[in-house]
Amino acid sequence: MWRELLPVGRHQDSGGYRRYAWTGADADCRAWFRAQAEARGLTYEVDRNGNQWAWLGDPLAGDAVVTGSHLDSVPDGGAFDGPLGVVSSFAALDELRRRGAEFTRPLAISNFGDEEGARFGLACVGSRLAAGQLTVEAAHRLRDGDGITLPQAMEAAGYEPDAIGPDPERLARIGAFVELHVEQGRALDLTGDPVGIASAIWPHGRWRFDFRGEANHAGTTRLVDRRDPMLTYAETVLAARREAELAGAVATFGKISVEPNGVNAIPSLVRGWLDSRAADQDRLDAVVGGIERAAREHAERAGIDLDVVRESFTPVVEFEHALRDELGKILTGRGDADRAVPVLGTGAGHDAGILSASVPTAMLFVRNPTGISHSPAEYAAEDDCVAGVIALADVLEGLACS
Ligand code: HGY
Ligand code: MN
Ligand code: MN
Ligand code: MN
Repeated sequence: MWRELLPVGRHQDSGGYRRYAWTGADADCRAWFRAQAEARGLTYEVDRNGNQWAWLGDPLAGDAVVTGSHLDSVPDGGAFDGPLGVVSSFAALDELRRRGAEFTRPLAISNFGDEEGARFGLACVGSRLAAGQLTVEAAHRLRDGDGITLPQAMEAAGYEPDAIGPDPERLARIGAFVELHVEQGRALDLTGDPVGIASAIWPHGRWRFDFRGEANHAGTTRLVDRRDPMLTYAETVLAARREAELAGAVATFGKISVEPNGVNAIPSLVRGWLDSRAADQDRLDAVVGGIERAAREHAERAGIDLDVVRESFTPVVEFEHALRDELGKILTGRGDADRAVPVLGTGAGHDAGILSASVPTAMLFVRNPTGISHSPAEYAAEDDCVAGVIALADVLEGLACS
């Protein structure tokens, strides 16, 4: 199963994945999901927002246990972020069937669309739409770097963009959602555990900084006569690092666009996208506030115009303690070690974070010894992936079987 998915959307030069929402690679991932569902005799469906579901039992019965994740990636992403959760869900079901488990609740495996937001700039579009955290109007306004809107992209992929919208009835039929995900950090590597349980997702957001100066000739314009927004952008990037260190947070300018984007032209406009995250809201406010203040001071001094737009924001997610503790009880004391499974926070956003506002939600993490993610270097050892599948099977058995 894993080997069939590995080549899908992989870039032959970088070795990274380019599985962007509503592209050919996304369609290939979706076809893979459907084949896995049908090969297991599961009831396959796609919801109004393009999220995929594979059901064991009656999808309308209610109180279902759902597990899954996403299959899309960031530009040149790794093989595990998202797919490990979906592959492990199918493998955990296979394991439960091997055990002869008797299901007393419906079970579903899900693939949520456009979790990374790599194409349209907003993360978790599929789960946000389903949870009513993204309006249809806002979704229809999403546009990719080529100016293609989300509705156009969905239509080109054969999906009905006018059908998208909140799906409360579907979410009301879910009693628990458990997402298994490769850890995007090294906490489990440091504790020596193959599997951990999530406690919380840090508050995080994306801000766009527009620095406007004056386009001019790179060769003939004297330095004193320039209004070069690239300089103010550069000073802001350095300020972001300082503010993050001061606040004990993280801040990244990972994406930039330049107009007119010519080697021999001083830019008229430099757009920089900031991703910032912190363990609590006060620290996040402090770091982003500090970065914006520094940017405005630099812009003022250089005669550059600055606009700052918050493009997306996800408040802190504390996973529901009852479900989290139930997972802890199920997983502690299995096999030889009777040590408690570690509970850890994360700075990474997930569909589980979005759904937690509507459904009791929990997450399992699988050790990533490099701690690297959103990169082809992302890694999880086979033994740990198997440990993740067994842990997920144990959790699903504990939640959905007699
Ligand atoms: O950005 C994130 O944390 C997630 O991977 N979408
Ligand atoms: Mn990711
Ligand atoms: Mn992910
Ligand atoms: Mn994520």
